Amino acid sequence: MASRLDALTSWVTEVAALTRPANIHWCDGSDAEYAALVQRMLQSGDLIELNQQTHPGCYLHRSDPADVARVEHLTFVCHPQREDTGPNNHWMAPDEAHAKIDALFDGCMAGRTMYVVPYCMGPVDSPLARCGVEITDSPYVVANMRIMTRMGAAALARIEREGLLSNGAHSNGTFVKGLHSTGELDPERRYIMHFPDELTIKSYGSGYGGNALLGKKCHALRIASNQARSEGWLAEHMLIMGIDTPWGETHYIAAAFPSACGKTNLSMLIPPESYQRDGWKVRTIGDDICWMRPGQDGRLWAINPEAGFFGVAPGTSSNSNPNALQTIARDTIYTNVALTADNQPWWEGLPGTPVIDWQGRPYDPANGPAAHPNSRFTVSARQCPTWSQEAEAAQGVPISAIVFGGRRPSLVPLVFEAHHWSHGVLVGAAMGSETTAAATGAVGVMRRDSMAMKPFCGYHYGDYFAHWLSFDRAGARLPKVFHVNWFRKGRDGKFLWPGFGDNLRVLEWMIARVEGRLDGVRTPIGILPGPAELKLDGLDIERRHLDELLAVDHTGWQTELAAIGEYLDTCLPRLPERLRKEQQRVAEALGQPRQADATT
Ligand code: OXD
Ligand code: MN
Repeated sequence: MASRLDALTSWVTEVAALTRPANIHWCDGSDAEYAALVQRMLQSGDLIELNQQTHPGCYLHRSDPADVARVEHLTFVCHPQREDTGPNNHWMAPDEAHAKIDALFDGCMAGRTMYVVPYCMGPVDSPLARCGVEITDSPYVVANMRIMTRMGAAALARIEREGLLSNGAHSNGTFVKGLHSTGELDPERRYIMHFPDELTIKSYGSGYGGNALLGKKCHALRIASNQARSEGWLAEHMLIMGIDTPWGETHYIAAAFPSACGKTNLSMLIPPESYQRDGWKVRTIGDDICWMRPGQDGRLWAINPEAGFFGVAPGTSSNSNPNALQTIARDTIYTNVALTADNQPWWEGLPGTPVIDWQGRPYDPANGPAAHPNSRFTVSARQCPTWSQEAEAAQGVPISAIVFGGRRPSLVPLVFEAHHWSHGVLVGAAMGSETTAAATGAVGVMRRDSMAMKPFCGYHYGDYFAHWLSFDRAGARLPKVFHVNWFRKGRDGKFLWPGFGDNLRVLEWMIARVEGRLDGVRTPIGILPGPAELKLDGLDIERRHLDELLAVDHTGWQTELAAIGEYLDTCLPRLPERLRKEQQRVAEALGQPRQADATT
């Protein structure tokens, strides 16, 4: 241990003195280590073996019923200055936050093993990747981190390399320090604290993925968004997919949707049959997080910092996402799903019948859904049939289009393109969506969720919008920006658009716009597909539904723009003037008589 990076060993010693574990285990990320962890958890009851004939290498974990989602009200971003945290985060002064959470960590690992988990977010040889070390007392977290990140010896070697000064001495290191304990799983004694200036995360009292797998939301979004801002890149809540066209191009698309709005499904899309025949193909690079930076050629190049999927199980079916079903048929950790009579994992949307619910009780519909609505699977991305080797590319992939979207049952059309980059930033900033079960709190309530980063942007949204705007500079070859809404409903409450594989029809239109092959129709809110520009052959959709999906309701949008204006005011005084001007420009254009739209 003496040869290990000074900053790391001294921090581990410090944490051990505070938490007082019985043992310390440095994780190497090996298969043997994973197998031993699984055995240990099977013995302790932390894992339950699933049907090994149908689901080899698959296990079930049941959370404490009060610990099943992210807890935004207990998540703090502790910049020294409150204003830097912004209206989008909860703030606590760093000293106070450390004192509060360290008191909880005091002696919390007594009698337990403390795991030291070195990890790399992104391919280990990528200049865009960043390392961290999570210290945790949860073997479930270790097992999940091994699937979700490049965890173990290679990450530790990179940390060691990065900590070495050119004269051979050790620097303080640049890795992110994450300290986690499940504690008593008491919601009253639970905090997720971030200290961006110190590259430090402290999380106590929850074992849930988004709160406890610190490489994911805490590091790769909240801490990384701060690093990205100061270093000139973007850390975003986006899937990354590649689309191979029949004419031999591959376009990479990054798409931001709030939690549990279908990023995983879109990233693994299976083209409609006629598209498959024509040669369309989808490559999955990532389903949740995207780090991108301008390359020498002015384009944005992106990596997926993760190595696995922590996907929402309910709704995953042979209809919505056959690729995901295939991915999770083996070597998967399931959390809070239900069980069938023959011990297979089950959730709403799958065929078959549940007999045991997510809490381990005999299934009774009176108790609610059999699987928790935020039940999850954790699985290596490499198991996905559409996983692409490009996910390992050190320089990342060049992004042709950025897509924003949310659950908007009314008003927002199926697709529109922003007029230009700063309009695109407005479109992202104005994003709204109905809340889902991925966080505690009411479900189905419309809230603004700029760039789908409301729970994850680790600094003031006003500064964040300014950072986005700053990419529009000389030499930049920026992606086009689009907004989609797969969730539009008709008067009968039914979805108007079939979604899933048919979403490729919308992506095809975007690609045609990127390649300059279609004109679209210019409206005040953006550019929409012209009549006949969306390819609909083989699709059973009524003309009136399509008209509704592609209509711009001026009165409704005037109200929407006023609401967006009010929302932007919450970022004052840090709201960039350029964004305000964009909002006013669109509002004014909407105010003009319809006749004028064509020339807006
Ligand atoms: C997730 C989330 O788990 O966004 O990806 O909550
Ligand atoms: Mn997410």
